[in-house]
Amino acid sequence: MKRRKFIQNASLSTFGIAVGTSVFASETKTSISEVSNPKSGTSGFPMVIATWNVNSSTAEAWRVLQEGNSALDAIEKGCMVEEANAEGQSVGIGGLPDRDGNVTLDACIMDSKGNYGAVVYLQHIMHPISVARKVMEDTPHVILAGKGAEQFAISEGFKPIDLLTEASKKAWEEWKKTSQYKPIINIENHDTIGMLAIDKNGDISGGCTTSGLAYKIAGRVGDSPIIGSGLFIDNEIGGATATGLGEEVLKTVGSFLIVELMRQGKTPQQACEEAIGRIIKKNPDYKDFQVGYIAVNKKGETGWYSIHDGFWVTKYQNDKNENFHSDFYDKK
Ligand code: SD4
Repeated sequence: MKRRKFIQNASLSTFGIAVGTSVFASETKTSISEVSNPKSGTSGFPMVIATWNVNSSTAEAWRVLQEGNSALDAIEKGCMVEEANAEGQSVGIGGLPDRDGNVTLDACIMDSKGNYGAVVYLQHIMHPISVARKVMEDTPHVILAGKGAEQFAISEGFKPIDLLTEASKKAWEEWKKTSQYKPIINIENHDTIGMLAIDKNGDISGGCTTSGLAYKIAGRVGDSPIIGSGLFIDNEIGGATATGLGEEVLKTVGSFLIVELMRQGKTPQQACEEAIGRIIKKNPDYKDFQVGYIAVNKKGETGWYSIHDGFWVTKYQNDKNENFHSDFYDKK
């Protein structure tokens, strides 16, 4: 199979096969008029925003913020909730494996001082977001990969476990029967968690954690752990994070682009829309894959946008933990 074809198919599989549990995107078919495009939006902090319907994660991050802790602590604790959720098939334990049946995780974290840490292709460890934080805080490096990342995690006291749940193993075995993808778009599980938070001091941090594309080629790394692509924070300006087909986010350095657009005076919403526009412009075949962005600026104003219908966002701000159905480019 040619690379391009594989990527298209794999992208669809993420959104097609990893269907199931929590997201009401497919069930609650919301009409376009109900879709949210936060042009002016609310503002203020502390606050936390995340990709997909992850109310338990944002609630935990909010709790941490309410206790007066840093945005960095909120991000780590909030992401850990989804990583420990065995039902979620795109993050942490229970993540769908690669083609060989191995669950491999990518994650990164970035703080308000511009520090960054990441793990890529990490196996057997439930909380890659915490390992990423350790890489950031306890090593002179910013990215650890594969076996080395796992050894580092174990040396830091993380317990190795089997991340492949019965449900994900069954899904993989089912997939292996044909090794083909059914191109269904917009039936999406909650997917990669990208999270941005501002603490009571107005300092911004972010994190991103994922098992990546389902049934990917062994060794594949997506955008999620890569600074500037899956996540970027500049405490003077704001932050952005991504979900969707990582290859396209990587090629446009999406999260860095959004922060730089906000630096030039765009609102978070305008910046997310322009970053999606860059992907559309370069991809006549954008109908085959999904990308979604969220962003926040220094005032706590937020924005979100995706290529296709079906992207959701969770925001905890002004004492409300709310889900928003994102506006999108492809209105057909
Ligand atoms: C990746 N961006 O590995 C991740 C996958 C994802 O929603 O976000 N899915 O490409």
